[in-house]
Amino acid sequence: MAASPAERIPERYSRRTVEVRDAHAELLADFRAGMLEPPRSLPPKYFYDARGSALFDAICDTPEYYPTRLEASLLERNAEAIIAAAGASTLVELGSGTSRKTEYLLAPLERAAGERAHYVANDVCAEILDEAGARLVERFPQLSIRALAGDYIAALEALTDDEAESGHGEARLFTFLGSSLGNFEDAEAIALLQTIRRTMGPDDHLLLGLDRVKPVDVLEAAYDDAAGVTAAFNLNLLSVLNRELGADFDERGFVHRAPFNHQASRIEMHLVAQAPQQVRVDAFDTTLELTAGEVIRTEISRKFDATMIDRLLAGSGLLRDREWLAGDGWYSLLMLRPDSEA
Ligand code: AVJ
Repeated sequence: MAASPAERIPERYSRRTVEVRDAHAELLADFRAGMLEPPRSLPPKYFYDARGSALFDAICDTPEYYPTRLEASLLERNAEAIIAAAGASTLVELGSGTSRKTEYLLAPLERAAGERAHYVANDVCAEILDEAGARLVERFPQLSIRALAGDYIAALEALTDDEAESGHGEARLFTFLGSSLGNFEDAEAIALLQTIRRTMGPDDHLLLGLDRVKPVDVLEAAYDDAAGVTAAFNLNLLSVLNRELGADFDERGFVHRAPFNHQASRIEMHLVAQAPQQVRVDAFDTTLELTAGEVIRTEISRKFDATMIDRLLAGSGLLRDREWLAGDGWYSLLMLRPDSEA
């Protein structure tokens, strides 16, 4: 008796949650450390609930947000060379989001590796992983996909601990795209690169996308688009806090600002209180008193120059194999490998 299609075609997409820590406890700790007193700040990972992930996706389609398009065109033009240089059959992506740009790499990966082609996608948002997975199994008939829902560190730990998720001993290409490394101060960024490097085998590579310094008007427009998508993305953080912490932030009391900090070479995303406000936070059984003009810093997005990149690599034990630059040096894709001496 012939097997039914469902029996013949193994499930090519599966997902598991890898969050090792308690995400809620982490939010409590970050809120306690950053929000109870001025100067107030939170790490950007709390932006990405389902609505925040959809808004980020919409940011990438705004005419002002150049990084996605520059990186996509670099990937499109060099995908074949990237996959050949990595000699990999498994692609491991940290912060995969919709995986739209990744399709440029998956096409040559599948051509080269056939049914061995494997994609490990990681994102904090489970919904976006499932959506991307459904699309990719349709588009790539030979590819198998493993989704790891959780933060970067949890995903890297899962890759280390679980043989089944380690790529079956084949060479892997790790990707960390979109200049997401720019969310981290130097020490944290180096620590994250070191963690990636420790997860990599001697034949693995890391493709790192980094946004570069460029004229300030271009930078600031990219983080304050005319349609207000970035503003909505920033303000959405307040509804995440309201939901998760039983707070009562009023979005209408805040405005979005995104100045370029020249000294630190980074865009800073701010929510600025328009008037004095009292914000109740049940999870802390407290009321925050914000003054008019007070800033909550919600994200940093660093813009790298050659010196900053050299410092990152030197500290992380990664060597540069190749670099692809977009346009006027506005964006770089770096192909890195572990330094066996480091
Ligand atoms: C996803 C962190 C790379 O910093 O450019 C876009 C996030 N924030 N617009 C960035 C973001 C506001 C983005 N990263």
